[in-house]
Amino acid sequence: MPGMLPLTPQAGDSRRTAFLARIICLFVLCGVGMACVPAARAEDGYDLWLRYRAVEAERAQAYPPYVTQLVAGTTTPTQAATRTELMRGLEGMLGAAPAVAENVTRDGALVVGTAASSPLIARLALDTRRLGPEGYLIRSTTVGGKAVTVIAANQDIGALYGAFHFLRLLQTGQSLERVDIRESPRVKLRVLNHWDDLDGHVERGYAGASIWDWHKLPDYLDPRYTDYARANASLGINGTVLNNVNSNALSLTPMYLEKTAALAGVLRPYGIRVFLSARFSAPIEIGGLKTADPLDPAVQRWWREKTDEIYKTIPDFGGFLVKANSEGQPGPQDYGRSHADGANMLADALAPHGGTVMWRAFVYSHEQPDDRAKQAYSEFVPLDGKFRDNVMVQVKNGAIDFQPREPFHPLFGAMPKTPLMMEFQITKEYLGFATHLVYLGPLFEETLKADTRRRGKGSTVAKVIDGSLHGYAITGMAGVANIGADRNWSGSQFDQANWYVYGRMAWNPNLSSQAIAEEWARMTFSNDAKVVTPIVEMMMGSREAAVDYMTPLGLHHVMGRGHHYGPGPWISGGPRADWTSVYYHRASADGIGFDRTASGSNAVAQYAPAVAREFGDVRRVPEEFLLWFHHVPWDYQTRSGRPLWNELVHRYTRGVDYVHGMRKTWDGLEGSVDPERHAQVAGFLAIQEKEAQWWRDASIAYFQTFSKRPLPEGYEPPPHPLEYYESLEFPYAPGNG
Ligand code: GCW
Repeated sequence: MPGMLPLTPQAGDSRRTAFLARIICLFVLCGVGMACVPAARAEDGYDLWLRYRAVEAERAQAYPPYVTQLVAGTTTPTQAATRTELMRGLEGMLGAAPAVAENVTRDGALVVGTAASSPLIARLALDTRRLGPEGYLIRSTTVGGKAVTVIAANQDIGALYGAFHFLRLLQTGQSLERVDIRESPRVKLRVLNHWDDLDGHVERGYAGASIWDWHKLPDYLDPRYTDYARANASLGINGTVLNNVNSNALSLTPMYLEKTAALAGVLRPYGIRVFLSARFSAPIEIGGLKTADPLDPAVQRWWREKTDEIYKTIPDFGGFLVKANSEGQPGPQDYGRSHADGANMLADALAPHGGTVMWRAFVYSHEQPDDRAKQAYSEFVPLDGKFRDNVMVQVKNGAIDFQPREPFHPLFGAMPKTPLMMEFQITKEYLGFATHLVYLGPLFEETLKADTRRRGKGSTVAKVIDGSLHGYAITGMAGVANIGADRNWSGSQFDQANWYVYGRMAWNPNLSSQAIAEEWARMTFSNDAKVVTPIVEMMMGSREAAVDYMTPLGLHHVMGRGHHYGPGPWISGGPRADWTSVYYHRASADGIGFDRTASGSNAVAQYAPAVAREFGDVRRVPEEFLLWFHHVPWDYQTRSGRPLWNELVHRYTRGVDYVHGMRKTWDGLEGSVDPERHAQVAGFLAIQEKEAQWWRDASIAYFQTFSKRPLPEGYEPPPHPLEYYESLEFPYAPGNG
């Protein structure tokens, strides 16, 4: 009742009190130089790297002179999002949001916008010409004699990206004095691929159900969609394919397009365009046609009309992603047409609207394969130059399938007239699902730095992807998302780093995975070197450790059948040879490995001559690819001096040891990381340790039946006979199907 004192505290009151307490804490305690430690908050990982927790006392004192006022527009939704993010971040980190002002009236103002949105920025006449539509600059300067920091861009989205960068400076403990940063993305299309089905299942998803609640869309817009957009925009991701490449034609029906349009509305202010995976046979399934032949005029008309309809609902729709004639998906080859015929038909429908086709090169024939690793190259290279300008061919990093380690895909560098985009897998289908701590930065970096030698030395995959090697007009990178409805988004705390590093490398494929790991660790856990250093160290060796305990020396595709969970080197039989493990490792009494040299499948010949010579020569091939390209005897002498069998055992064991080490390191961080996240990581590391051991033991038990050699001295034999490992079954392993 009005006028009466409430008997119990009201929610608003406690928020106000907490806020006041923080302000008092900051200005009183920190003002007299005392430590200001805000009460520890339980954390479940939902905030990702955008936690904006209070910075330590000394830094909190150093920052306010640079962020006393905020001069930023709110006319457009993107401007509003920019301002809200800055207020939220600065308030979180410094205890109080800056004063919002129309003009600079004191030292320390932060001025944000474009020449069009801010007369002040227009007057500063900054040179933004080479920044492009998404770039930005952040610079310390003066306005009317007052010291200010300016975040300027050509378009609103650039200013939003700049704001996230500015916040990152504070989050990672950097100085705001004399800042001079210019950034623009090296790759135009930076997209996530969700393998999410309309029923909420996520193919190869280990983070719960799909975040897209199709049933409640378009009416209910989960606030989580906005947080998804913020997280992606903070990395510069500017597109998202909402549905699985194993697609359902219903996604293209009016009912689902309305739902997609609602999502597009949430993502738009954050610079994210939506794309859809298009099912090639949709004209038959939802269009009532008898064929999906891309050269049939009725089919072409159907796609044109469907595309026009999409653009009526979603004017900035990005385009289609297509998996065709691969693993049972329909495609142009069903009608004797080529991938180019199929892609061009869709490209023609999208072109008037500015849309793009991303046509996947992950294909392999329905017949018994020659060598699966060769098929994409054989099918696509003859089509170079035959695709429309708005088609990109999307190529997985390696020729088989997202293995813990693969040599770079031979298509990179081999299609100079066709923009090739990279497809990385962020979700860890072959790398221990969500429970193994495996930081993928080194995998991405290794691929991007690989030298195709197509135009002499230094023709790196990164230069193919950023377009500089062949002068591609459009460029792109896709990451198969690891995002789901779990509170921590990615299924584990450390898998957030894989989303993060993907986004950062899509923006700039030349960044170092170590620098990104450090940035992420600081934002996600703490700026304290005692926390950052061990975490980065754990992360940086974690991928090599997974290679060691799963697929050392170039072994590949030896996981459990179908679900890919755990070891399955014994897998044989079934519908296709190239869905078995024995096809890939070829272990026998005389040795192990897939001969891909001239005496075998000759897949090496698909690389540039300089690379083919290196990979094809057993003495020169990098040892990590030894068994990928060569079949060698069990007593083959490896570079360590150990015979191959001993080297294999050594590497399997080394991988397990690394995981022991990670557990110890993490235990040492108890008390330095909030208890909830610490406990979850500790629990998952225990699972990883058990499973790494299982991988090692099962693999050794199996390969020993061929090598017929004892374990080298000092190495423990597997505790169970091979039959035990072979008998394990996991019918409900997640992500399958
Ligand atoms: O890695 C394999 C997966 C399939 C996936 C396919 C692809 C979407 O096992 O689940 O299907 O690749 O990339 O198309």
